[in-house]
Amino acid sequence: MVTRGVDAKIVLLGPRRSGKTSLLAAIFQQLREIAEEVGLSVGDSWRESRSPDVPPMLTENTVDFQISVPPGIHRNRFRRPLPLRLRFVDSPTGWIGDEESAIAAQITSAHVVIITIDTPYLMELNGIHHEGRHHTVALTRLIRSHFLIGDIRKLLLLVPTRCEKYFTTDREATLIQERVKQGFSNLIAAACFPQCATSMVLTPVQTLGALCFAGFRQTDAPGIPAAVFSRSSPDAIIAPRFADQPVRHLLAYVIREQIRSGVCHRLFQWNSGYFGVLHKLSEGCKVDGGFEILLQH
Ligand SMILES: Nc1nc2c(ncn2[C@@H]2O[C@H](COP(=O)(O)OP(=O)(O)OP(=O)(O)O)[C@@H](O)[C@H]2O)c(=O)[nH]1
Ligand SMILES: [Mg+2]
Repeated sequence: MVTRGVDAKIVLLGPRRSGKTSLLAAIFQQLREIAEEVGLSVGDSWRESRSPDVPPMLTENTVDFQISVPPGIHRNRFRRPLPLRLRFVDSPTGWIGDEESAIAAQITSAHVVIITIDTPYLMELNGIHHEGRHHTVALTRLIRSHFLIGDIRKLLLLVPTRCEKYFTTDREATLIQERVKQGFSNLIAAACFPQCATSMVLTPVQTLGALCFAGFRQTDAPGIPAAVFSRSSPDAIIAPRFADQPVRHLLAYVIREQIRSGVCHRLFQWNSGYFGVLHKLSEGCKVDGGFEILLQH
């Protein structure tokens, strides 16, 4: 549970060059916008930092929020801002191999894990490169042993990235849903374990929007080929899409936890303002056409 004065820690995990850092940048861009859209006012303390428990090969960005319910949402006598610190830990390398124990330590203390899925590897050539790229057996083991532990409410976001090509028709977007559920079935089954209180959401993001998958290129190194992208049209401009979606789920999770911990009740007398905010956040959440709430606690 995320309680007052305790950070909400968010760890990004995914294959090398699958779009983790780009996603993080897109999330930072959207955080303030979405918070303000749903009626939260946010203080401005954004900073790069490093906690003693984060090893040097991982990067940490901390966002300090001072969330206040604006006037008019509900009456409260104190109107004190709710301090909220979101700590984002980005893993710059793959999670398998050398860095696995460092990553394991990070996700053990995480409230939210975001897994980037390199969509072309799942969708193209009947997914023959999917396992080689995503290592779902090792990933499931890691998440099961270090994240899906205890009965603490957590959030797992599955984020297909670099997926522009598959949003040209509704049918293709829905196919992403099917393929993720097939390709990550072990992970999803692990989170469905009765004692596990982790919510799980599938939410694709296009952080560039204008670059479409063009094909695979064999590299000199043995192993799976590299994905090549090209502009969707010569005059296409960068147009990110759906980056608000992980932010909506993230904020909803944190606020729900604050309500459950009773912090909002004590600080604001009533939770009604926060329920209003939650309602607005969930109204903006996509639930079909590639998006799905797989598990809700
Ligand atoms: N087309 C497309 N390209 C993307 C998207 N997100 C990231 N990329 C590109 O994918 C490449 C890798 O992106 P990064 O954000 O550096 O990926 P990463 O997972 O942080 O990479 P490492 O830290 O090296 O493991 C870059 O060339 C990005 O421009 C996306 O949504 N669509
Ligand atoms: Mg990176």
